[in-house]
Amino acid sequence: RTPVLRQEYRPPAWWVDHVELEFDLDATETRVTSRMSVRRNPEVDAEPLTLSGAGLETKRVEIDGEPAKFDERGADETLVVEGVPERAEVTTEVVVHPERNTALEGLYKSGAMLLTQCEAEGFRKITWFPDRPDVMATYRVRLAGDRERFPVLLSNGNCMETGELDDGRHFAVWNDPFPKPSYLFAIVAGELSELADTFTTRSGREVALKFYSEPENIGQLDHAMESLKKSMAWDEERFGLEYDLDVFHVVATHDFNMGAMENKSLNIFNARYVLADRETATDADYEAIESVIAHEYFHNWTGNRVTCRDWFQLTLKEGLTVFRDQEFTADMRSPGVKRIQDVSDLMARQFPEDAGPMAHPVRPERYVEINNFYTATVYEKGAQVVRMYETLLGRDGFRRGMDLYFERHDGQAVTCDDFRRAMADANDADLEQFERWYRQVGTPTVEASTRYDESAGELVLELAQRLPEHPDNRNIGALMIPVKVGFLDTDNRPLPVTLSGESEAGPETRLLVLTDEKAEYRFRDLPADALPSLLRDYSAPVKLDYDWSSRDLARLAGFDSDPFSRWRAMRRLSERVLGDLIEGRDEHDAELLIEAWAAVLDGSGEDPALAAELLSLPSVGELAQDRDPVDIEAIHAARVELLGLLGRRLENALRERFDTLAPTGEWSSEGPDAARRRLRNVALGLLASGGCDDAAEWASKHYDGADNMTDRLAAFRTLVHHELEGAQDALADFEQRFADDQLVMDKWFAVQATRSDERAVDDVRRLMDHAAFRLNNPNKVRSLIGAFAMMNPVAFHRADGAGYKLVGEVLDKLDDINPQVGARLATSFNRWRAYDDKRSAMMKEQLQKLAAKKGLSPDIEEIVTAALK
Ligand code: B3K
Ligand code: ZN
Repeated sequence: RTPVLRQEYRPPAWWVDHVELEFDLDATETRVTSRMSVRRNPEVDAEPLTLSGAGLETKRVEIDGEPAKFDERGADETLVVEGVPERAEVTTEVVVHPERNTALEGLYKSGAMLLTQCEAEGFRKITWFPDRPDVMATYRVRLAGDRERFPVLLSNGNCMETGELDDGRHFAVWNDPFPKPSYLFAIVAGELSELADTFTTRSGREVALKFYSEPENIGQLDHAMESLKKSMAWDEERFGLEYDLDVFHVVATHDFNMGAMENKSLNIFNARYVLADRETATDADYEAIESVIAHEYFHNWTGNRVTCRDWFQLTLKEGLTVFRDQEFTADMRSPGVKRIQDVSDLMARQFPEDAGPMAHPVRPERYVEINNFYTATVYEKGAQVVRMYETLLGRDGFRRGMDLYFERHDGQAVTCDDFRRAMADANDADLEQFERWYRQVGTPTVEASTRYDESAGELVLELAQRLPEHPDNRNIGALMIPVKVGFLDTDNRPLPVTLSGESEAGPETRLLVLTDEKAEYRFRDLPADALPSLLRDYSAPVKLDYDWSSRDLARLAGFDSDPFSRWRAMRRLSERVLGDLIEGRDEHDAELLIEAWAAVLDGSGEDPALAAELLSLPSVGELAQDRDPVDIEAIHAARVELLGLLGRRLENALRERFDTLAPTGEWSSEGPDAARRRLRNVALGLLASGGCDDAAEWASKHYDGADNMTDRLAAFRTLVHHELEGAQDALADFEQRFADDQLVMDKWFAVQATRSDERAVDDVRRLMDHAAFRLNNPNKVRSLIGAFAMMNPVAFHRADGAGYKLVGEVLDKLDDINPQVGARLATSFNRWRAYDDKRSAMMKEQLQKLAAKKGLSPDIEEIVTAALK
């Protein structure tokens, strides 16, 4: 298949100013009539009106009310309408089949409700349209359907009219005054319950907030509602951005390909990012809901009011909106812990992408299936790129850039370059070089070294940058890399960082901006043995190479003022110990690590959430990342050994923590309370790892006595993953207790799918036949198969290939059901070359089988082809 290229962008030959849509709703057959006011774009060469459509049954095409001559080209999914005058009304009528739509893109059925998902190119599965984000139109939508089946009828914008029709049918008319690209269009029809509230914007507009779910979940919407109100207030406060319509809707569905969708004023959410109560949602779920609600809400300005010119610019809205939601969560909760979580997530999910066959810049250069580019690179690395503007320009400078961006581009479809220019112009800054961040592929490395220049009495820091080998990196040159540095004295106190030649003492954290391949920085008034703390706050998305001693890492982990830097030092220390254990070396620094952990536990009263972050080891998957060949068994064994050692050696302290952290007052999903639960559950896990005698008893008691899902799930996981006595009872109890709750059953599946034991393959196979499992439900696929393939390397890479076979079989079926979800799963074979010959051959075989499949979806084909190349 020929890819679409960024460089080949052409403006559209036709604009659509306004569209009137009519839906005659029915689950088996929905009729869609569209009346588009089209206008020739005088700025490009004339060409006939060409519309996109996929899987549509075309009933009629008219120009200004007269039958039109048209040519439907099935192969390239286009409809060419001949003889359209400069301005015209073009009408089409089509029939679509929601019930048959298992790909969950376009108009589909979930439970009893009908709903849409259009981003990126789903609108063409609903009607003929120039389905590209730079064509922005106002929409007026009339929905008609059976009143009993579809009592609630929603679309974007304001409700203008409702009324009764014959035969028990009714209708509603919605009008969205803001021109929008087709990907932000949405409708929802079904029997839904509503939770209503209001928010008054700071200029005094009262906004009706309405959340919808299936009637049985109506009691689980409160947290999401609170989160929305916090988000609305925060965006006013931090960015001066107010909501712009009188109504904002959120609908929860159990059948959704991703987390949520920011359709204008009608956000549609995967139920897992909306529904919560104490018994069914963990603290992590509460936090995730708060952040996804915020993310989608923030899109109203960064994505909807200012949208993307083309899909290569996806990070313009996604990187920026992720950055915004990260800042929001940092403000609502703990900034240090949030930063650690975001960077650790980047390292776990985006680094492998950057090093894999699908590696792409945050602004990709080409794609076959755009849905394959909703990646950790575009989202998370994209957010780091946005964060660098803020690091370079300061918070106020960043805000000035944002203000100018909206002033210039409100109502437009623009590019990453437009954003960068707004940042530069608002600050009189030169950000030409910064553009390279949008073109480079893979994770750059910054090499650092220090020495002491006796004669000058200066400490010298050398930085050098390097891009990974990749054909697309050949003409990039040096990046602009902000590097925050600090130094500690021998008592681990921060030192002022003063450049040579400066008269006044500098700050404790200093921002250096590396713009050349190499640079040297000289600092005065630093002792020769000052301990460098580099890349504080993870000021750039790079790998840092610096040769700290294990002892110095332990010092940084214990005492650096920057929480992220403490976490990364602890990570490095544990990676070093694990590396030695994996290679079977007898000499290692486990003692230092134990001491460092003991110190953290000891001081953990102050910030239990930070302590919980510090007391964690890299996963088997992360440890596998930089190894070639990968020896999964050795990595797993080393990890088990070290966890066992830590658990045993810290047993007393862990027991004590478990006791002292027991709940005191009222349960709350927030801050201090959640942090205590978190550390307490880490302690429980470590006690089980240490094989401590009464771990089983403690875990069972914790399970039975739990009055919230965080504790219950942690205890459950500990019992099952360590195969403690009581695990079988807990499995049965959990299943029976939550049989009616789809989202909780996802957790039940995931815990079993991620048990680091090769027998997990057989469990997964058996669980696929469980009554609660459905291959056509993305949440189920992700919690059982996805969790297994991505988060259980020990079982997935079972020596006999049973794990590969299972995933291969699932992929073969998913390809017919839901290619988008299948393509994600297919990336689990990406690193097939890094394993021993036998495994490597077996993984390759699965990829080849898929590649040879007749009618393979472009989604999976793109992934598989890249992997085999
Ligand atoms: N913009 C959507 C993602 C759409 C994914 C399409 N495959 C959700 C979000 O990023 O907020
Ligand atoms: Zn988004």
